[in-house]
Amino acid sequence: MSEFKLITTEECEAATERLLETGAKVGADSWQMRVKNQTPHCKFGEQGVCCRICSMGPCRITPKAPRGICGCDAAGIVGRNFLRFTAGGAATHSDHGRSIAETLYEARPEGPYKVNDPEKLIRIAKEWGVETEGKDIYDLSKEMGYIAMAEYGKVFGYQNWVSRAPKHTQELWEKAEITPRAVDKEVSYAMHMTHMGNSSKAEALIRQSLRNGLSDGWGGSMTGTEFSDVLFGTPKPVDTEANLGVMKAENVNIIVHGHDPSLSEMICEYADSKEMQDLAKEVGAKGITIAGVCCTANEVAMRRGVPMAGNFLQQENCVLTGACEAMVVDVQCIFPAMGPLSKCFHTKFITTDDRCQQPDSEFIRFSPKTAEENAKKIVRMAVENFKNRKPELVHIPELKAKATVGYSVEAIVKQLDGVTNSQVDVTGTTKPLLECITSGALRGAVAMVGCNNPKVRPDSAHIDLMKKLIANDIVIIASGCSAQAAAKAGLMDKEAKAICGAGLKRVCELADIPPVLHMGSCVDISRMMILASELAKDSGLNISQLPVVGCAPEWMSEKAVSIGNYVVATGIDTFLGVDPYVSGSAEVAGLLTDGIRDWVEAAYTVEKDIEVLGDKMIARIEEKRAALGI
Ligand code: MSK
Repeated sequence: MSEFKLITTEECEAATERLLETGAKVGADSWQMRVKNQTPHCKFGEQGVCCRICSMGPCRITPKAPRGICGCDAAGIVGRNFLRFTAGGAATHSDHGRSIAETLYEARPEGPYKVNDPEKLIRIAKEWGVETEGKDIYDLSKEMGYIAMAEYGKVFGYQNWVSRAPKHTQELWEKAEITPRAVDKEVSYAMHMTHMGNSSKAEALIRQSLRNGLSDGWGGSMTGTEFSDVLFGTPKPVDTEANLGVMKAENVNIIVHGHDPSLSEMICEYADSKEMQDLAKEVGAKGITIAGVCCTANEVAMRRGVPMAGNFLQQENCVLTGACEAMVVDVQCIFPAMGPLSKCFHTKFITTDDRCQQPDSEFIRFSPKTAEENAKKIVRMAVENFKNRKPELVHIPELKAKATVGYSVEAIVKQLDGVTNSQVDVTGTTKPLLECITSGALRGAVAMVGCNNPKVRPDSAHIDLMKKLIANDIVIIASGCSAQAAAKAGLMDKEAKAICGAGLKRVCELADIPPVLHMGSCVDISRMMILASELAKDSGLNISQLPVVGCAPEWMSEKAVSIGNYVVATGIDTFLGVDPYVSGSAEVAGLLTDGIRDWVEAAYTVEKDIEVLGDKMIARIEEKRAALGI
């Protein structure tokens, strides 16, 4: 009998309660308190029927006032809001990708940024029709960095990555007129369409929402993922730990938070240096612990095995331990609360990016050109801050779980090669995975993604759904804060096979994998699109026929809406546990949950009851299996 035991949501909540007691002693604010101040939420906003895109309003749609001052109806207002939500997310994700392309452009043999995966760079260059023969790898990285940046403003045609999609998917996009053009063009187009006096037809707005999402998933995000691999290495399985217990009371603790690995990689590099380790000892610490929060945690965990302190709603907890010398952030998902909260403790809150400037932070502008000196300055600042710690406030919850992370598509293909007894040489394809699915050992796969949201008991939807799915022989591929929820609970421990159905358990044993596979950060959902495409190509099926669905049960950000749109538009049914502010228009809601199926062979399901959401996903997977006769 296995002794494997998950860390429960109750244990995490008890740890949080204890940390909030420390917070209360020093007068700290918390998201838990702010939620109370902000609820109940505005009903007009929740339904998506509030319009403030011109100054004649704000207008709100009610049964008595069915049109805004300009005459726009609920469908137009809800559709425009949905498209603007998407554009915000696509712009944000894709701008992260642009930063990675800039870093690639700056890569040099002497560092600090180097090409770590030259084969991948050459492979992509060939894919993009760039001459590689006899070219120095750093000449090639400069050239590719430049081309990748130029893709964002490409004058004519579609994005380069589109050609990776299966032919059938590309044909669907063409027919639906949603093949993505340059990212910047699609974002501008969305903003233009939604300006006062432009589009108010729901169908047109949703079509552009899908195209804008695709410009992210098959554009900016894919650029972020692929060139991060080139620079920092394509992830392969590595052991790490997750949850707040990875912080160490005797060490200087530096939390890296945000998204762009260009910063966090350098921080890890210099924290490991003898100079900084010696300095840590000089100030009375035993060493330096780097731990991650949000997608930065995913980036450094899957390439370096750096432990993950927590996900989105756990960021304040890191400071509340009283043992955080520095919270170092780059972009996205950083609570503006971090500055005032840090002031209640000795923590240095260090912002580094012009696009994420926050009050009560120390701003150290970070750029690829000055990365070395910036990172050294930040690490030194953190180490020297150790002496300002107030020992009476230090409490680190003893919660941590083992996790094996880093399942890139390349790693999954390699790892599953040994599973089947197939006599066919399947090296380098997804055929072993397909064989597991057709044999019924695996019923299917779920891509679990997305954030935490106080509207859902933190992590509970991710974890409950994962437990239910793996018990039903459905393998999970997770990214973003969903991946960290799994890691924190112990679902990425290989021993978690103990709570799987017999088929998945057998696959985990044979392939030596955990049942929940860590695929990276939120830009890395583009990896899932590549995996789905490869599965379709190797099986001869369309993506929409595969027994695969997507799920974001606790999503909260604009980026998640952009992701949802590109996942659905790629042909994968997507299940949401939080409403995307469209309930105010039956026409828009109907398009998203049904109508778009005519264009892209997939649609959304929104279901707040998590148990029912899980049942619906399993039913959908079984429906797809039945349609295939497997
Ligand atoms: S960090 S977008 S809370 S997944 Fe990528 Fe997590 Fe969502 Fe931010």
